[in-house]
Amino acid sequence: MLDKTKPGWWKSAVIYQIYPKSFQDSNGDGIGDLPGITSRLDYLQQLGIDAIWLSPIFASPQIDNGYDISDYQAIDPMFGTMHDMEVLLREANARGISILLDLVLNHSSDQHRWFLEAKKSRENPYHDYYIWRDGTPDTPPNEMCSVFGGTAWEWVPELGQYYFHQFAPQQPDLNWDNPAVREEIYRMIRWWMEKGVGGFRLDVIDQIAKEPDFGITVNGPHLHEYLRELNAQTFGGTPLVTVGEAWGADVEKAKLFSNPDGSELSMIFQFKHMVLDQQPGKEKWDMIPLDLLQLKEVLEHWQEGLYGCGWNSLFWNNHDLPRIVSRWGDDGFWRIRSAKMLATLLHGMQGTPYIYQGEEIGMTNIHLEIGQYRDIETLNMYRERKAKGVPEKEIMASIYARGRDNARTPMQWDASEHAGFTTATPWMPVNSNYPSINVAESLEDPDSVLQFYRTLIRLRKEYTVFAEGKFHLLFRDDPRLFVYERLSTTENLLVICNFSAEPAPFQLPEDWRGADLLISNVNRFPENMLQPYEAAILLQKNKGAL
Ligand code: TEU
Ligand code: CA
Repeated sequence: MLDKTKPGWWKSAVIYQIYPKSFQDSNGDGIGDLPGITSRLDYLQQLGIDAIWLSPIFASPQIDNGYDISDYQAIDPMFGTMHDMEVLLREANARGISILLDLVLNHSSDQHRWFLEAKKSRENPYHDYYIWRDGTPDTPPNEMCSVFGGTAWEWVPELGQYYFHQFAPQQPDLNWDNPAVREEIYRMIRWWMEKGVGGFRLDVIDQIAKEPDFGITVNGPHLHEYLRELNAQTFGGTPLVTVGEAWGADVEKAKLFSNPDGSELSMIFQFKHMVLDQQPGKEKWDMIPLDLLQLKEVLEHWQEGLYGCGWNSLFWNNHDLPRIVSRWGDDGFWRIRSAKMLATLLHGMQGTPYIYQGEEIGMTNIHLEIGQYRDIETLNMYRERKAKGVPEKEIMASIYARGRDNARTPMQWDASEHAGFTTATPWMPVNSNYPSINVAESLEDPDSVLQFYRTLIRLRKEYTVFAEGKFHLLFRDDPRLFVYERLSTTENLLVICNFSAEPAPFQLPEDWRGADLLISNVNRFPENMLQPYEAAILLQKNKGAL
């Protein structure tokens, strides 16, 4: 168990993300809930994780699955009660697992008390909690668009004003320039801290300091000022772990967000490695094949850029991304081996690894009928492209590849009906491959993806070089190999991956002869010709290269 009173403990931690709606139903209504999560804590403890990032469980009309919060200090009845939350906190903490709440501070729900008040009149004390502009019904203040499609301005006839929303109209943006808003937020965070949460994931945190009149949404001029204030007024100086989601961060900005002086957040969660297979400047639906050389370049850039001066999250998956084994691995013949290769590549790097529920058993994407999709982003895109005359087949292909619901199908626990997720009809269809891909089966099989993840997690705890080593890329121009060293003053790692379905010629570097084999997905010391998707990690003890 990690000593969580030690500053920086989260550098050796592994974090597991739970999407509550799809994790475990306990009361037979087809929707995952808090008691369901509590009932699976033993499983997570065996996996070896140190913290859970819990996607939003707060009161919400669920327009965007809880990322539209109507009361930050209440639990949505769908997920249970405040008592259920307290039980989860107590039981998780007892197992050495911290609970990180997912705070959506950029916007609230339009059903939040603040917004209901704000809409009443221009003079209402809450009016200035949101962002308003005068106008006429047919001319929005400017051309700004919502991430989920359409204009970012919603007309309120009673007030003769528009309000600003970067996401759905039911997700009005909060006005962080108003000190009263910031104070309310800090008070709420302190309240949760007293309840024993272990930290926070901060949704789209780089978008809080917007300047809509200048078209600025991310990295607004006051962003880091607000973050330092947030830190000082709440978790600053405590061992809590905080992770900021920031699509707009480059390495230089990431150094501010995750400044080792602790003035902002523990770490950054950025996506530069996850947008390489989309057409530059276009939407995620406009896909191109992944170029491995580019992936190496981007990951190296971040590994080197933050070394000693910032901290990154390591992830392939979350609730917004398709399943990695379907995306960059092979979810057919090589599913197990490629899932292990991707895990090796990620967990060998510097940063805090995140495992998204089901990733540890190699869960895959799903193909549904359009009527079975639930995600607001997917449904809006379908409608928009349909109206533009894009062929149905093309739209569906992009949903199969990129839709967020790929990640949101219920967790596959066992081979019983509905995969052990629920006894009722699940809110989202279970992937039909659950009889062969599930936790129960993975626990039995010593060669499962799950057992491999357990080993990777254990290794990170055992050898400090995983958290501390300096990254050094090898075989830069090889079109199939992704190989790198991690170098420290006491021990070194060599991480070897064949990122392809073909055998790949490989020459073990001279100085790595005779190293120890820590893990391999084909149970052998890698030499000469690597097998399809082969991956391994070698260790040199008492031979620090730094
Ligand atoms: O996501 C941030 C975000 O910008 C996403 O909408 C992203 O562009 C999209 O998912 C890519 O497909 C966060 C949450 O993770 C997401 O679930 C929420 O919908 C969003 O914020 C609004 O709160
Ligand atoms: Ca339920």
